[in-house]
Amino acid sequence: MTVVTYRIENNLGIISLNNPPVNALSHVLREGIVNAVQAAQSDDTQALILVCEGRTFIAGADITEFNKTPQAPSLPDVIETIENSQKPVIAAIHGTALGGGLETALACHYRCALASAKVGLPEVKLGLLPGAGGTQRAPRLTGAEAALDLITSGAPISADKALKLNLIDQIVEGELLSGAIAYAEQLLADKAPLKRVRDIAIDPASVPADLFEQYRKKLSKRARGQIAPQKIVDCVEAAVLHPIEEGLLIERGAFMECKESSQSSAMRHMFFAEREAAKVKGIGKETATRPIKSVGIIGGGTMGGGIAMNFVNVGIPVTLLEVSEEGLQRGLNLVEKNYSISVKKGKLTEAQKSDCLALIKGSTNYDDLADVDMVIEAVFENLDVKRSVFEQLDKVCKPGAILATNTSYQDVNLIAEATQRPQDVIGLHFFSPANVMKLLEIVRGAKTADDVIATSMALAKKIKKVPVLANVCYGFIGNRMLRPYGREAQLCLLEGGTPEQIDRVMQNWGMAMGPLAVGDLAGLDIGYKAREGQTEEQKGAPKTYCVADALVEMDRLGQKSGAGYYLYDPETRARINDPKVLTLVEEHAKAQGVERRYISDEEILKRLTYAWINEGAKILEEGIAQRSSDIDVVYVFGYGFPAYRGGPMHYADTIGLQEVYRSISELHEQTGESYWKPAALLETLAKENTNFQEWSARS
Ligand code: 3H9
Repeated sequence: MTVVTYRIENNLGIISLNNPPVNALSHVLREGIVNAVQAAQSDDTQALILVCEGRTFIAGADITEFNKTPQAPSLPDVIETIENSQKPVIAAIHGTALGGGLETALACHYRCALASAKVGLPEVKLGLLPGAGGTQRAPRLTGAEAALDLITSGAPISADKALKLNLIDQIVEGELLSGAIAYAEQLLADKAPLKRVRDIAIDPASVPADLFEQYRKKLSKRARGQIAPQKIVDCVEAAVLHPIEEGLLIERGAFMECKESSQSSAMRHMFFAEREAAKVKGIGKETATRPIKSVGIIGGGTMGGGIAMNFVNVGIPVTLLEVSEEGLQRGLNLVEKNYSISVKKGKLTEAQKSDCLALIKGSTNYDDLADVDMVIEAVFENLDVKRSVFEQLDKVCKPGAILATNTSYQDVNLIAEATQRPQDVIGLHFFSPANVMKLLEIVRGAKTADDVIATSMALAKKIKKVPVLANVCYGFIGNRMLRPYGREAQLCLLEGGTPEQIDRVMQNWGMAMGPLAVGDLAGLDIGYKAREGQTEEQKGAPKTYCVADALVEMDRLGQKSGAGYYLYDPETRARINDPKVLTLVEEHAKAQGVERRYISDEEILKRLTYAWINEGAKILEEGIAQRSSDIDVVYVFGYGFPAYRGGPMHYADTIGLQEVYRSISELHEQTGESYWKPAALLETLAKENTNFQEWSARS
């Protein structure tokens, strides 16, 4: 396949790129562009058009090349060649011009785009910054503040907004190439000058004096712990203060530093991990999916209501079923309230809210589910209750309807057995709040049909979730790994830590919240009730949850009761350390025969993270997850794990499995606890001196 073609149409040279799927700027593409622009300098053309085949304009540098030895010409070389062209080069944009793609367009002398196109500089989402002039050229067109918004958020903007910000010059109607040709002819007729963005100077007086400091402060909270966002501010500041040659050098240095960082490596890993997670081994793209045009949801609580919102947001009508009129009304009110909050925040218009609400129909009668294509059960977390719901569904639902359970822990196979159609039963585990959280664990029962899995995967993408396939086990991937993590948090507390120390260690390390603060947020009664239903083995030694249990028995249920591990200010909900909790911990430690001691931050971090890793290794060896990167996706998208550490299994690979194995063996020896026995897979991989990623790729 020819990746770059150059042809002459009348007085115009058309450089056409075709590098599926997203025209990433791989080496052949870069070389082809340079050759075409150079050749065009001495032919009869008067202007050049840079256009792409396929679904999109250039979506950026080829991320897969970042781990390889760079090959000339580099992207900055390409940019320089285009910008130095003696004939105007016009970028014709459709789809998404992202990262290096937008930087290439910014090197062109004019830019036109379809109204449906989007442009953006999303490098920050990969732990990077635009490394081919984006931080220098974008502010020269948009001004410093808009450039900071664009580059530090990484969010793409519409063609319309790009036009307003001067990032593009013209929106073309109809077919892109004809529109671009007409635009080029017009520019030639107007004798339009060679407009080079690099020649624009930014007047420092036009930039508010404290803009950069304010931005740095804002980002130290919004992007806590991340290197790239702060460096972006440095580069945009350089665009204001220095000539472009200096600014480009500063940008290049910062880009290389980010590219080599473990943060970017982790975020690049996450980019591919997210896409890989949607692929199910043994179920190809050709597998037919079932049409899902309507959905029934059973249970109008916070979970059911949140799940319903996902579907109506994309135009799929929902029947929300509750046992009583009163419960139903409560559920519908909850959904209405959520939408009203979005309207207040300006994220939704009143009209959009009404459209969404109009798609939800309430019912208290199972017969109303007779025609829906899929039902999702989100009732109380109890196996018998869930089984009786599925028995009912089996009676009323049409053949071929997918019957899904939103269970967090229960055995999907036992639920499926309550029906005559286990092949149609699957777990769809949403995370709370279900209208916000991106993760969707898709749980495959022993008899779930392939097309039910394929349909669920496709549906997840449609409702903008990130799906990960899991097989059946207690807690599936995410909650199963949460248990040992929670156990270590409890034990560190009993053995010498304080809630504040444990939460601070994990939060400083990058978690959205520490484990005990999360407990308070979710409600300590939830874990308490879950433990009531557990076997003695599942619960572990009595000392493990003695403090958590005592708090619940004191009616300290967390934020909702104003007190848990912490006290909460009734107005601001601010967390306040409570000395009474420490006294309680000390009493329980004594009663359990645990001598409290100094416990270091390092020990807390190691025990909590290694507890995840060891369980993750068991999940892999048992085949519960398809690959180690799926576990990373679960943790980053569902549990507030910092993307810049790449998920627990990538983190383990980064440390090195020999070191992880050695430390876990040491914990095993020190504690004598069987749960610290290193997972067999961890032991094998450590001895082979390989890692989870490599093992996943070959298994
Ligand atoms: C950059 O540009 C740095 C420069 O500033 C400086 C350099 C010096 N490279 O997402 P999809 C693959 S950094 C390689 O499912 P969609 C992707 O893995 C880059 N591969 O499609 C997948 O492969 P597979 C800045 C890439 O329609 C396939 O394409 N740019 C790249 O849902 C389809 O992807 C970005 O960060 C890439 N750049 O979404 C943009 N992009 O089929 C990253 C995609 O084997 N890309 N692939 O799983 C995106 O945001 C989305 O892919 C896009 C399409 C919106 C374009």
